[in-house]
Amino acid sequence: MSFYLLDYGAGNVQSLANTLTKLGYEFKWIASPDDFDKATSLIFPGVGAFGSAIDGLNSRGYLEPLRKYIASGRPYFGICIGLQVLFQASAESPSHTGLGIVPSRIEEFSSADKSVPHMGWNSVEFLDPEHKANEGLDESLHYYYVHSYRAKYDWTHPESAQWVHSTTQYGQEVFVASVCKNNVFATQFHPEKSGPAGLKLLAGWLSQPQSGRTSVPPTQPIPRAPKSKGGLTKRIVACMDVRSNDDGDLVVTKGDQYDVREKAPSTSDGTITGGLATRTAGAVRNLGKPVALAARYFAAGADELCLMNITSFRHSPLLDQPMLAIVRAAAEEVFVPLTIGGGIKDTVDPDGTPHSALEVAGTYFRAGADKVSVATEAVFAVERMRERAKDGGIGEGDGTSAIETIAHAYGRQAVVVSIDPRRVYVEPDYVGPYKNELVFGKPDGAEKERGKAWWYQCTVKGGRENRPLSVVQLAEGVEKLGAGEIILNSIDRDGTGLGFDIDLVKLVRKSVRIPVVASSGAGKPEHFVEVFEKTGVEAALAAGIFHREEVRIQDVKETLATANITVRT
Ligand code: 1PR
Repeated sequence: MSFYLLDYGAGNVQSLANTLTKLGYEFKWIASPDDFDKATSLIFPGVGAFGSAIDGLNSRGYLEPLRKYIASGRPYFGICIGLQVLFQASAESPSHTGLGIVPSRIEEFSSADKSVPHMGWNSVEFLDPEHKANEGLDESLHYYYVHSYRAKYDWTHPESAQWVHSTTQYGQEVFVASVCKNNVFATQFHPEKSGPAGLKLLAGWLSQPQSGRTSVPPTQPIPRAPKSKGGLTKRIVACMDVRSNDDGDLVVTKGDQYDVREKAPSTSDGTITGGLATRTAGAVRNLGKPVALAARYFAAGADELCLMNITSFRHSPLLDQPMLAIVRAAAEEVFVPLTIGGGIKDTVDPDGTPHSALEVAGTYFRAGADKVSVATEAVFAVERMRERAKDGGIGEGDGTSAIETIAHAYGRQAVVVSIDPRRVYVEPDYVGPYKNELVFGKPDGAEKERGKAWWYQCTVKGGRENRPLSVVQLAEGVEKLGAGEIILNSIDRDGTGLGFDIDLVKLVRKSVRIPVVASSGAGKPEHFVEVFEKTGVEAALAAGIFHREEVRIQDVKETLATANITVRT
């Protein structure tokens, strides 16, 4: 049997390759149009944008061979864009034509009642329980979706409805989660990032003999109206800050308000005892090995993982082979989305060789990242955009920023912006550029801040430098440039265990339509309930409490479930 994967050159397909290796399958990549004739089974793990997928297929001469392959009756498994290219066209790129195998169009999600992209773990519902096929799709499990465009489920059009195998609901929209007819099976979600549920589905499809994969569609249209609430779960993200310790080993570290060095000694010889190990004051705090921790969090049920290369602003990540080796090794152990951040910007090697931010991101994607996270460079890009506007407004992108170039090539869902804001306290009668963003809350810091108001200032280089930009200006700017998600840290709350900065999270959540991940300050499971109930964010991230094993991911999810907040269990 010759089992092939199709990569049109634009997206991160390493996750799927890692998944198949994990499942024990050997495969080849389609490397020329002739390979379609050799394939007896084909998976198309399309990520990115509809237009770039069609362009990528066209430029390699793959579009017609793909059409012929599918028409030949040999098994096809399409993932995400690999599902969407089966349709006639997509609103994402009206000038491109799809394969037209499913007689319907892909449209954009409405953002009137929800954030877009639809990003996270959602359920599936079979259309016709008699029409399940044998792939191992399971209504009791959750799968990972990340997309802004979808095929609406329309039972009034029997020619397209007969393709629909299962549906999902986001907000009040019911859309196609999987299609299945004859030799074609395709999912809008990513099984390769869907943890054990996705592994089970892929193993189920791969293990079937060719004849067992055929499926007969229902003959009658089956109506499906939206329920009061969709099935998208709140995500729990575990974040690992990685840097070299004083011996030159890459370790997971953790700061208190971004200071990752051990505090003053508690013994006369300068060592600190207790906690995970005996430690030395002033040394970089070492909380474990990145790959081992990543594997532990995957096994513990983390919905996503982040690896932040926190000192990469000092040198180009392209020269940091040990860090890239860690990303590769982590991606082989983890089958949920993996975000990699740090140093994503245009750089020049010591020998004068220039590298674009897109190249740096591409290196992370090829190493196994599903999303990349941009911090420092995002602040500078928004500053440049606002300068160009000259009227104090938000301005327009010029197509050259890291966010724009990466989003164009890999899709906006692959670009996260990590924000490192710090509170700036001012008198309550402050008059100045950030007046409309002032928070009149209860300061939790020093005595001198009592009675004051504050705004949130952006920083770069891990909080080392303040910039003349507010968190709201940055959030609005990066959304306009094409970021797909925001990780919202707080330097004030980082490592304190005081809980998320609810004022900050509310402010950013209401400023943008893209998903927001609240970060910094989690000290107990109830803090996650608080941030989801009070702000409506899509995800919450923690580091210290998980690294020190003070709170388990399972504890967080059980507490959320008890509070009636939907989680993936
Ligand atoms: O600026 O594009 O090179 O990206 C650098 C990245 O490294 C940024 O995402 C920045 O947030 C991160 N970073 C830089 N320095 C530090 C540091 O700690 N000294 N880490 C740092 C930021 C914050 C979170 C942390 C949460 C939750 N750490 O990553 O995980 O605050 O912590 P908690 O639950 O323990 O409170 P670029």
